[in-house]
Amino acid sequence: DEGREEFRRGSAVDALTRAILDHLYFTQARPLTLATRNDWYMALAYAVRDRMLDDWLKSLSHLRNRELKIVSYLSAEFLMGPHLGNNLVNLGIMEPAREALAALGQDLDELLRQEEEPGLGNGGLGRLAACYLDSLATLRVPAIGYGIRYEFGIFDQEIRDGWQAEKTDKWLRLGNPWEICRPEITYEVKVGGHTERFTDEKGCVRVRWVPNKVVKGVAYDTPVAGYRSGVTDLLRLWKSEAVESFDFQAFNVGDYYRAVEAKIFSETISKVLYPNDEPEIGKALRLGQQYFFVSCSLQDMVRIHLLRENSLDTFAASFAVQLNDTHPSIAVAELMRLLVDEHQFEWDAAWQITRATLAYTNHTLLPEALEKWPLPLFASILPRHLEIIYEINRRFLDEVRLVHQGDDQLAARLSIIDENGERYVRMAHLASVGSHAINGVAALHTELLKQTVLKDFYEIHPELFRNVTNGVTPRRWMVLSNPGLTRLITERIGDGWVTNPDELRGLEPFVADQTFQSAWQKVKRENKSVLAGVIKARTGIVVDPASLFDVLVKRIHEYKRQHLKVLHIITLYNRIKHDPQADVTPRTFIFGGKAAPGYFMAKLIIKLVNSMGEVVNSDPDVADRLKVVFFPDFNVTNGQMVYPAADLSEQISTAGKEASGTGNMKFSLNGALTIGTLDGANVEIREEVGAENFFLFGLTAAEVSDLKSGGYDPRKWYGEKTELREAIDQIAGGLFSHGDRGLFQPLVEHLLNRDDYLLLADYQAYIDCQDRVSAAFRDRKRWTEMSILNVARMGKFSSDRAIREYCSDIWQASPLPQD
Ligand code: DL6
Repeated sequence: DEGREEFRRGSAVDALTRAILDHLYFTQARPLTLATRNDWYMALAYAVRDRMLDDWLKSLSHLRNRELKIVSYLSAEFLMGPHLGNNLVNLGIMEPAREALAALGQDLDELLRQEEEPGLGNGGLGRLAACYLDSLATLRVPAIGYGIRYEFGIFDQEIRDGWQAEKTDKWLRLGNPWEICRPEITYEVKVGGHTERFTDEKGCVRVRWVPNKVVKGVAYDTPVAGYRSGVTDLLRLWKSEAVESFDFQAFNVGDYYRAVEAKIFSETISKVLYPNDEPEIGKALRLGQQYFFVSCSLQDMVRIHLLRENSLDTFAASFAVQLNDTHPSIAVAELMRLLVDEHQFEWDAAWQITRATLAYTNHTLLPEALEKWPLPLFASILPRHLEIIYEINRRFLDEVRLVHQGDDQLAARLSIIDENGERYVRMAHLASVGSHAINGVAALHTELLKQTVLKDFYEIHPELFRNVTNGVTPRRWMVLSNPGLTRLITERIGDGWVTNPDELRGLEPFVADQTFQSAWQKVKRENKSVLAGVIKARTGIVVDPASLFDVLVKRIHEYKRQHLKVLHIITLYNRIKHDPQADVTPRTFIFGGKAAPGYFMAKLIIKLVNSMGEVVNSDPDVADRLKVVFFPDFNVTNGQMVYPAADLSEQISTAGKEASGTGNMKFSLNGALTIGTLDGANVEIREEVGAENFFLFGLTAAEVSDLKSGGYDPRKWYGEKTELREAIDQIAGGLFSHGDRGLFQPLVEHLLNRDDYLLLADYQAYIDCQDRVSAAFRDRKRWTEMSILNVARMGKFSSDRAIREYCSDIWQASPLPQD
């Protein structure tokens, strides 16, 4: 028996070897001779998952401990990235697993590549949620991440003839060894229909919601191991299914087609992740998704709470619920509904519990990204919630009017219902009214939130607002993705920095140490060679690892200004064309990122990058000094290769538009220097690493807003700047489109006539700053010192720091005591 225990749980090489073979045979049902790479991957994954179970089951049992507050992170997206590598790191069994596989004739790296990543998020917001789960488990805080188990995650991107083509992401095709389906944890969720009043047995008037559809949410659980912390938290994702009883009813009356339709509708809810940056208006299914996962999650929390206590009065002591942007903000009305309609609470008591439980994080100031639902659509899906929202709003606005008598405008601006023209439910207002804390995700962002989008809320309730600057986990974004640098750093300062990255400061004494510098350069060079190999394999483009790797990877959006980077490349190209001997620092420009399928301009920018790249890459005058690469399908897996190989991190959004950014942190942590505007967390990164180790350019957020209010005319800049004019004229004139003047016309027109994101105003400052970058890169010693200092000073941007702040300032949650 002991032997059996050991091979299920042990982390020695022979225990792992036996466990893998066992799963190959008994779980995968494969003899060695027929095992495919996927069989080996699955067998390894199950063996690793087994090693998470003791901690996981212990953590699940803590859910019943009424002394412990559980953090419940509600998010429509969790961009977890591949699990295998991360779990090997966090469990500390990477090397024994490698050896065990080698003994079996298998290569761990190949099996790591076999995992299809769960792309259940669009970008920053979903990836942040994943970093936060890693930190919660590492810090031993009991937590559940609640979301949706999309059957299709973010689409896979291919580049065809320079254009983005989308392919559905069938991530579950080969099975998912990390999740455990819990068919016994299911909840019913109502949709549509109408409400009725009735008098209960105590004589109170109550409301009954009579839906026209009911769907069922089934829990799928994934363990999230902390980094050697002994705690494994839970990611619980909901899959929608048909409710059997509903089918039966329809079948019984002989309405076969209605039954089938109901089934299809039910299963559609968790079918596909919506890409962001697309107008949401009219997307009823999206509202259905939000309500579906929020309702399942809150019902689950109620169930868990009632295992601890016999009354819901103390619900807020059991759960701190964080709303990751407005996507789950229907939680405000749903928790009220559960308390008032289902558990017979008085309104005031229910409201007190709701606000004490919920807190809201805002992740964007872009007006077009602020969620609002047309009233008729909202009423048709959530009739009872609309009534509850009206009541919340009525009481809230009465309070406002009492304190600010006579200011009707104020009440109209604060109202949860937008009454200017077509009527909408404003989800950011619902989240703000229903929460006890509201936070932005970087200092500048929080300030702008207070001055713009939530100005009126801030004025009436300043005490609700706080800032929690984002962070990223050093486990995935350094230990796993950059083993070379991890080893080098650990040799010098030990491995305490993995959980306490302020210890990276210990690298500062080695900044000028020549041996250390050479070793540092060697690691970067190796990472660049690896990426060069992948680039060659995926795009056919040969790049030189000795050149400056200048990287811009993130979602494609006009505010992120990938096309400003294009103008820079064309400018360098023209300098070479005008003088083939021009002294241009050799650079490899790497772009990556997905455009929302319905976002025409973003897709045109991808086409422009590729078309311009073709011309530059094949021009003999350039003689390989400039290379442009569009790295297809940028995702977590690819990010893990890209960040460690970058020399220069491009963070060039229009100031005031990027809420925080987290890619900026991953780059710096991996030793890239940043060229950036004073936007989002760039501001704080620069403060930490020192102004002399950061390439700053461009207008500030205040200057952007002044320039715009003074009547910005991009043609003035176009007229004055020769290099800029030449670049734009070339795009317009068809140099990059085989003479076709129409292809990029929409982009050019927008730049010359509107230029909402001020590319033209920032162009010269950007070019001048890039010239400074080129000069700096030639001084290898100085560049390396700056790179080391960037890493040494990145401690603040660990997601552990961010989670500690959430715990103390918002959640009042504490870690589990050590066993
Ligand atoms: O907070 C995470 C991340 C920020 O780092 C980015 O700056 C921000 O653009 C992103 N926001 C979204 C907006 N989605 N919505 N709503 O993804 O959040």
